[in-house]
Parts: sequence; structure tokens; C-alpha cells
Amino acid sequence: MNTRVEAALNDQIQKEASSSQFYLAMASWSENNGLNGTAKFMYSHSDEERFHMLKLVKFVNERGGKAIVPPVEKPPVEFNDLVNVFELLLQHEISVTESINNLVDICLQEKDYTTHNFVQWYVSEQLEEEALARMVLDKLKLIGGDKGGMYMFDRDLENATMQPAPSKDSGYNG
Ligand code: OFO
Repeated sequence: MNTRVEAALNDQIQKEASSSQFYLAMASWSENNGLNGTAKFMYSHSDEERFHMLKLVKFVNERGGKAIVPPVEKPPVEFNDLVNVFELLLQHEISVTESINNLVDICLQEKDYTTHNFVQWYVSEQLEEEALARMVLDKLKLIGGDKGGMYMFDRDLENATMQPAPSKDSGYNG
């Protein structure tokens, strides 16, 4: 496997692992603050990021490279409120998108069209994740400090998922 592409894929493995840790911390914080719907959403999102990482690990090894399992990073323990949680989530996803775009760029420079093809799955995944995070943030801003609204928001988020396209079928019923 091309060494530059291999290094970029290993960087991405680290980023997906750190996304999984970050969302796990958000899940735990939500659970401790009575936001069980949000906690469920974040636990499942954390699992999804682990799946993104594993998909990369397997790809690197199958293509003759060496996947490096990254060390576990300590994510934040406290968050100000739900708006803060989703703002951080969106910022994080934006930085992951930049890293995926960089990976695409390296694949093209190195003429590694197989990896380029593989990475396209992540390109569409990032589009969906950023769009859903923006939609959730817009809802939260509309709700403002309304407690009833927040209760409904948390309940609806329980059934949401980051996976489907964030159009009408986003799975988010808010
Ligand atoms: Fe792996 O999609 Fe978010 O980070």
C-alpha cells in the first residue's frame, strides 16, 4: 500500500476513535443530567464512530498495510448545556470532514483509486452527520429555555439516528 495513503488512513483511524470517545463522554454526561433520549442517541453515535474506525482498520490490513490502533484519549467530562454539546459535536464533525477531504486529496495525488473509491463512503457519511447536527442545533435554538420543549426534544432524540440521510427520513421526529 502507498505509504502516504497508509499514514493518512491511520490518521483517520485515530480521528474516528477519538470521535467515538468524545460522543461516549457526551452520552455519559447526558445520562447523568436526566437526558435519557440524548444519552441513547450519543451512545449509539459513539458505536457508529467505532464502526467507522473498524471499517478503516480492516481496509488498511486487507490492502497490505498496517493499521495502527490509537491510544485512548480523555474526552471532556463536563459540558455547559445541550447547545454546547451539539455545537461541539458539529465543530468536531466539521474537522473530521476536513480530514476526509484531505484523505481524498492524497488518494488522488498518489493515484490510489481503490482507496479513493473506498473513502467516498465517508464523504457522504460526513455530509449526513454535519446536516443532522445543524438541524438538531437549529431545533435547540428554537426551543431556547422552554422546559416542555426540552422534554419533547430529548424524547424525540431517543428515536433519532445519525445514519440515514438528514432529509425527511432523518429519523429525527422533532
Ligand atoms: Fe465518523 O463520522 Fe463522525 O466523526
